[in-house]
Amino acid sequence: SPDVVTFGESMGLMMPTGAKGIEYSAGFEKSFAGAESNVAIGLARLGHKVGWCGQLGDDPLGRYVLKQIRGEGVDVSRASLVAGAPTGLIIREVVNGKSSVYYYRRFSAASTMRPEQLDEAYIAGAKLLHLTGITPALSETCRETVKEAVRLARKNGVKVCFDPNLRLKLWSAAEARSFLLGLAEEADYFLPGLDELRLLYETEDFEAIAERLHRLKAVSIVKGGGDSTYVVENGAIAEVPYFKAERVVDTVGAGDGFCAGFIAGLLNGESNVEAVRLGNLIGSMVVQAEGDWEGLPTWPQVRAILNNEQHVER
Ligand code: KDG
Repeated sequence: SPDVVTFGESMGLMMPTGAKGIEYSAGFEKSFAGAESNVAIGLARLGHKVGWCGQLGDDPLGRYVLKQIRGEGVDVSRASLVAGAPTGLIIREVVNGKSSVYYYRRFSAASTMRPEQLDEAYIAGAKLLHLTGITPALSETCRETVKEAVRLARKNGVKVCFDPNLRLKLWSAAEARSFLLGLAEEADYFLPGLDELRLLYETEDFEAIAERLHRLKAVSIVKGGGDSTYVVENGAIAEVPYFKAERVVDTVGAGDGFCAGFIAGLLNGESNVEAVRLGNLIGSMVVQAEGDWEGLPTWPQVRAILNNEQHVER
């Protein structure tokens, strides 16, 4: 088994070319998206063994997405193309500087995922299971699958890492709250954004939020709180400063890059704070490139930054 196992929905991604948006653009650029496959790609590029077990439609888009993920060196031996339901699609546009996302994923192949499809031995052989709060928003059977994956991980001593990735286009805040807070109780690593915590705990008050986090058994890693990431563990809060991005091109995928860096740090035997530092670095690299996963660095690229190496071309 790989060291990290993850699953969720990956989709075809379409973006209108030019600045006219979906309604008036003459063409689209094709790519793919999916929070969990972004994390998997990030880990693979950093040299770790990682498996993504998603479900795609047995259609051209599904075959394309699967080949891309496989091509990044992610183990897709437990992923499948299923008949009877299409690959999900996401369309993203930026018009007058305002970006919007449109989902075409209801009844998608991923939404038909079921608990029986999980491979216990595959999960049991991993060190860490990474989940996001997007998967349980997809369908009732996806919610059951996520719960079962957590149960299998816990039963087999596999650590559970959980990024809530709240998507209010997929479910209501109330529904999300009840499921995601339950999952946070089960996790070993809880990686929310501060804005997500405000919605989940229904308070703007940082002290009240911290109080809730202190009660979890998980180490909580809180992103997006100004210019550092907070590490909440053993009743204390440490602040790990961000790396400064030279220019921010596209912030989508930064959270997934952060997760990949953090998990890579853990696998490398680093402390939580050191792992968060690596997460911060990868996040800052992702925002400097167009696309969700394109800017994820390889280990030599990371090392070059950490060692302040000059790039010489000859
Ligand atoms: O984190 C980036 C994701 O939002 C993107 O890849 C698409 O998985 C996605 C989603 O459901 O929004």
